[in-house]
Amino acid sequence: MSKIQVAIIGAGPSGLLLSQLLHTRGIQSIVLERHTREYVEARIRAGLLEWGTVDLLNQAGVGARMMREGLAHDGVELAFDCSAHRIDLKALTGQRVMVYGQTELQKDLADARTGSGGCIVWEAKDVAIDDFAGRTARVSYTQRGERLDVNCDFIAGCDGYHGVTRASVPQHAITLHERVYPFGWLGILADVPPVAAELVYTNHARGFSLCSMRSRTRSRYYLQCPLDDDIDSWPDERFWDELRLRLPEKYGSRLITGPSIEKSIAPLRSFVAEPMRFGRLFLVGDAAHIVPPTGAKGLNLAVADVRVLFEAMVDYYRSGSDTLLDEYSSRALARVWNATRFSWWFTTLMHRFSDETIARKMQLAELRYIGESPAAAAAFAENYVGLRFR
Ligand code: RFL
Ligand code: PHB
Repeated sequence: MSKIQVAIIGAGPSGLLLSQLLHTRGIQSIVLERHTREYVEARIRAGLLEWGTVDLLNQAGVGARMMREGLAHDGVELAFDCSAHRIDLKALTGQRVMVYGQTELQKDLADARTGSGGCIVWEAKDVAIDDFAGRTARVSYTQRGERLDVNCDFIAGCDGYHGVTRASVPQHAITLHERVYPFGWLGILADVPPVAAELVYTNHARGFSLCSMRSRTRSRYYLQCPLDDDIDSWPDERFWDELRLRLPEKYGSRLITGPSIEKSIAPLRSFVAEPMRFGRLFLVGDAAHIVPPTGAKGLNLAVADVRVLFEAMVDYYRSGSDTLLDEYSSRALARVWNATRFSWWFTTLMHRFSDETIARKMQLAELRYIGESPAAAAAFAENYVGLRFR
């Protein structure tokens, strides 16, 4: 049986970032990941980082390539009624956002951990949380047919929505809040220049669309679609035709199309588990909460949890104090609920929910209000760039 300070379950962005930050303070961790490194790095997910996320990645020493290759944006566009309205994030909040793909971040984090001798067990099978209620904690896993145990001070559950850590908590100790949306996002990645310099979120009578990007030569586009649509019913041509229809004329007319590199349909969900701490087990990121991607909060929230837990663990190992560990759940959840509210609101504002004309008229009235009122635009902007840490 080996002994380590922190056992981290999951090598997604939250698990690897926590491990890297702890390493910078001499705190040892082991990361147990179910899949191979190649599999984890191939998942196409988030693309937009709040500046608070950028700062923490730099603090962890993994931000050099992001600062070189990422695209800092000062604004974002909301399109409706056939025209686009720019929200000047920088002018309204003093902050920018960074376009940098989660796939790249995954690589930077894994390179940093591997380069500094970090212990990541890829393909750790049947991870089990054996004890987290006592004076120490214990996890076990199977590697190449051998069952191994790890004793630790703390377990960080960074294993995403379908992970084992949240599922190991007794039902009576946890409250789950959930809303499932009646549509999905069909996403496409293509090596074509983005249609606009900044992101464009469009409310259209045919449904929502989003123009995002990964670089100046790689675009990421999304369309609202029925949840039960088969991906095979969306050949590239159909996707491009539909996207063109949903964009304001000035963008539709200059859309450059090309073969897709990746295409998938993702369901949309709001989900929060409370509390986020159970004895020596701390839930982090998607293991504890999911937001719909409108507003790009998922990865940023995961990183925000990591920040709070990292500070608490550093304080514990430096001073022996439990105070910040005790505050982890309430501090993290305060931010989680703000982002859950914003993501729900922005999703509700931008998507087609029904044929009800009154619903769409009210969406358009609110969008016009955001376009005309500096106060309304500022409320949107400060949530979009990420609320200040408290
Ligand atoms: P992850 O990334 O899901 O990583 C969890 C890791 O745990 C592993 N795992 C296990 N390992 C060992 N044993 C087990 N039993 C395990 N069970 C699971 C998994 O293999 C995985 O490697 O969670 P983490 O680290 O909390 O990070 C969260 C983010 O990945 C997530 O919030 C974002 O990707 C959400 N998200 C977006 N967020 C944004 O901020 N901006 C976006 O633009 C954005 N777009 C998206 C998204 C999520 C998407 N998904 C999940 C479908 C687009 C999509 C399509
Ligand atoms: C993305 O680039 O994948 C992306 C950007 C902004 C969002 C959602 C997804 O709100």
